[in-house]
Amino acid sequence: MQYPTFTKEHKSLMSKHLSEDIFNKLNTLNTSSFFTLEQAINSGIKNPDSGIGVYAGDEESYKVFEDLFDPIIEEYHGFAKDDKHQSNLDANDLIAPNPDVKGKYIISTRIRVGRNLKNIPLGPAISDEQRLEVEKLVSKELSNFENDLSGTYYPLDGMSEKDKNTLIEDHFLFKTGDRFLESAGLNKDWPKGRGIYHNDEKTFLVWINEEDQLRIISMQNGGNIKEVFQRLCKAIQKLEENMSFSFNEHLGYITSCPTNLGTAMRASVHIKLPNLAQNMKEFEKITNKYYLQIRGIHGEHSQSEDGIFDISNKRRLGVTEVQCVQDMYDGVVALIKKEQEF
Ligand code: ADP
Ligand code: DAR
Repeated sequence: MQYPTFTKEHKSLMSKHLSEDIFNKLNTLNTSSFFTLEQAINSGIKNPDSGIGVYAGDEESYKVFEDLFDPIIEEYHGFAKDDKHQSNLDANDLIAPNPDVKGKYIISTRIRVGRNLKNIPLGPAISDEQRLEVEKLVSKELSNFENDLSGTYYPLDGMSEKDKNTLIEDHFLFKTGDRFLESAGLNKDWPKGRGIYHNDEKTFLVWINEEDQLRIISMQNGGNIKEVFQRLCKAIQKLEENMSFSFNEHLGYITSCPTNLGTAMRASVHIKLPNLAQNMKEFEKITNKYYLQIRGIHGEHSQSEDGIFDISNKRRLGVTEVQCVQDMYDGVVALIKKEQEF
């Protein structure tokens, strides 16, 4: 591969930090999963509008290609190469009484983490056989879940379009991989090995082999953020009884996209803020202060509609899971207070 030609359209941190010297140093290397620099940066080259533009194929990628990953992680997360990540999944440490008991603002709450099994390559480098093995192992573990976490696994392979669209409309299922995931190699052999588990109440879900091998999700209508977090912590603890996730003391939980490293947690509410929607300057003053991200309600890259927004924590690495949810909670309290002042 030749040094890529970056145009002024290329905005990603990868295009910013991949100097020709670093390219020449890394271009001849590969990890023990035979993952190469070319595979890692393909998404950012093919999609100039990428924000990050690089994916890891395994935990080792973060070491082998550290000359590229480290400056990206430092700039995106404000996290230096010698910093240590700490985890805290004790929901008792979260201070979060329901901020919207009357249900005037918060439509629903969702908290998710990404996880990948130790010693198995991440999505961009996993083989078709390994992906099927992950599906078999995780869905079998989930079949043993009981009581409020008991439910059913639905493989995507063979699922009717009608069922798939219903699950997507209910915000329960991931969409077929977008162009970023496609060029990162995350859609290989789609839809084999992919699927969704959800409990009977549809408040606990696990996506298998989407962007990460597991997306463990707790969600429900309303603003009882603490109850959503408690259910997620309980489910993660149960899964960890019989499986080990890829984790190290520097980067925390290992994920295919560097943006999700650390806690791999996104805690979000879908919330009605029609007044703030007309005052984005005020809106963004608050989201900046509380390290929040604004998305549309139909997934990443979607636009907000009718004054309804997806508001979530922006920080993932160098903060604990409790802090991620506290960031979101404290920001939502401030947003509701400001919304009421108009
Ligand atoms: P991620 O899976 O990384 O959290 P997305 O923004 O793509 O990011 O969300 C995935 C799906 O979850 C989408 O269908 C989205 O509508 C849904 N979702 C996210 N947050 C909430 C929420 N608070 N309530 C209901 N659905 C949500
Ligand atoms: N589109 C890629 C990924 C950014 C973060 N979102 C994830 N991981 N789903 C980019 O580089 O912009």
